[in-house]
Amino acid sequence: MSQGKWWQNVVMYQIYPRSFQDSNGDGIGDIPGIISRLDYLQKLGIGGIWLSPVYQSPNDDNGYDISDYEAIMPEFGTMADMDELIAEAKKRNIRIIMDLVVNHTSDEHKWFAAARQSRDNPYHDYYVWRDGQGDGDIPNDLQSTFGGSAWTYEPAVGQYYLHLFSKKQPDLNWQNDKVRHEIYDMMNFWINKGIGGFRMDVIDLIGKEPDKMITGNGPQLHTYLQEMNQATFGGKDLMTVGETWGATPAIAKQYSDPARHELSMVFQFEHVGLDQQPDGEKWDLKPLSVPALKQVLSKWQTALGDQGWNSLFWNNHDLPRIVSRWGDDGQYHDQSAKMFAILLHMMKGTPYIYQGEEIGMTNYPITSVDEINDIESIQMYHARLKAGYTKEEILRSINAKGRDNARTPMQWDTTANAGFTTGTPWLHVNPNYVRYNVQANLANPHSIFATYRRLIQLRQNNDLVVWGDYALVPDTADNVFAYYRTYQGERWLIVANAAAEDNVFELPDAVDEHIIGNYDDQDVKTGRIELRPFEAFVVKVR
Ligand code: TEU
Ligand code: CA
Repeated sequence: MSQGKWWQNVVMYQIYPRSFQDSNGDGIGDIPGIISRLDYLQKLGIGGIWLSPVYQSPNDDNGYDISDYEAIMPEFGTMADMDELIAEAKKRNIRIIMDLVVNHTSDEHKWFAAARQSRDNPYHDYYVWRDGQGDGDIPNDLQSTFGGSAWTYEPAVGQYYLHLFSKKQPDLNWQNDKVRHEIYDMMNFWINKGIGGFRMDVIDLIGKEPDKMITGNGPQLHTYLQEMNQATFGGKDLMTVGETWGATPAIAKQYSDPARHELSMVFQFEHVGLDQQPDGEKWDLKPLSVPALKQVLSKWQTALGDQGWNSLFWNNHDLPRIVSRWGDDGQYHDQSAKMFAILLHMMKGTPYIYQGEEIGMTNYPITSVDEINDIESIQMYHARLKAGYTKEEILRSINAKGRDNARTPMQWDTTANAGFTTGTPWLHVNPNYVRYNVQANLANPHSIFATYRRLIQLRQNNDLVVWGDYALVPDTADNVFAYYRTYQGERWLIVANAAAEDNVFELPDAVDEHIIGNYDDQDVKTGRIELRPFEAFVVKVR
């Protein structure tokens, strides 16, 4: 890497520890399992791991409900294992990015156990409490993301506490100085261990003003982040990425303009909402419009300028698999998986790969509510059943968008349970592991893995990929997404046919070099090109 920060030059990889690799046969992925797969990740070429939560937790929301920030969940291993992971990763030039979940804790955290005892307990004000309205009713109509009221009554104190997620995830009171400084101390505990930074869970909620019905982007949000930056990672060579569902480009600049000393970058989710009904929830399905995808991603590519940095992703542990969602997990499985990889990894920003994406893992359709693990899907299932939806309708939504789709165990090889565990896996393994697994990918020079690996190498070896200007090619066929990257007189053209149909693309420039593609027999020349289903390529042009 020649310029910029380390995190501008690398590709990140997200691990959902519960589903990555089990090392002791209890059916649950763990830290020693991750360590045993670091060589694989080094081969892929990544520069950092965003590790979903490994802290002590009763697992109401699979680790996003933390009961001790400075202890490791026993199922995942010990603090010694964690130290070893950080050290072994470092040896391979991989930094560990910890998931910072500080909008809320678990209700089993010692702070909340104390807080709920009495109004004069010193910890009471660590959380957000309100009296009910006169007639014993909830304080107001704030809703939990997982359904139902965001307020739960605590008889011992005669008040309601706020939980924007499940009732086992009480919201911390960020307006309390002591809370903020406890969090900063905890962050420094992890920084001193030599981690590479933090991914900040729903960080846009910490400035909430519940009495004014404000949850995201509250008035004090950026003041708190500037204070946090100064008290913890500011001035250190660490990366931070905020999860910000409500970010527009203007808001993203507030977080990531280097002059403001807040975060390195944020995850924006505008493209993620493109296949839901405008007035509905994510469960209210609508097909993707590729022109809308072009418009949204191009806006983000150009809008941040020097006052921010993009993060690039299709997948994470909350989202369905991209190949099933917007690609084709049947006939054009490999082509569509590679097409989405090329389309994203040639953009400007830091790309994130979610475990299994690099081998084209797919959604796993379920046929009954008993197969669901995820709290969000379970709560929605019962709420919609009550509201009059049919089981079939609800399962269709869950199969399209449910979070378990991303959480099925990593598919390593063709042995039992995909090589994930020798025991009984905590969540069903997708039976297509026999076909889609790491072992098969590594054996095939034309695999999806090989495409990801080559894309990472292209980023490492070409400043153009990291720093080049972005420009959408206008007036292409609706489903063709094409753009230029330009840097110091060099120009690359990226063309992706984002549909299971043929499309024509007129290539105006002289082609100098074919750089990467997803069909073996591509011979790209100037002029009229007949793109096959999901065909994509990158060429250097004049
Ligand atoms: O997600 C934030 C969040 O709002 C999600 O619940 C999201 O709305 C939903 O999954 C969309 O599909 C973060 C974590 O990524 C998620 O896993 C946690 O459940 C949540 O925060 C609470 O910590
Ligand atoms: Ca285990």
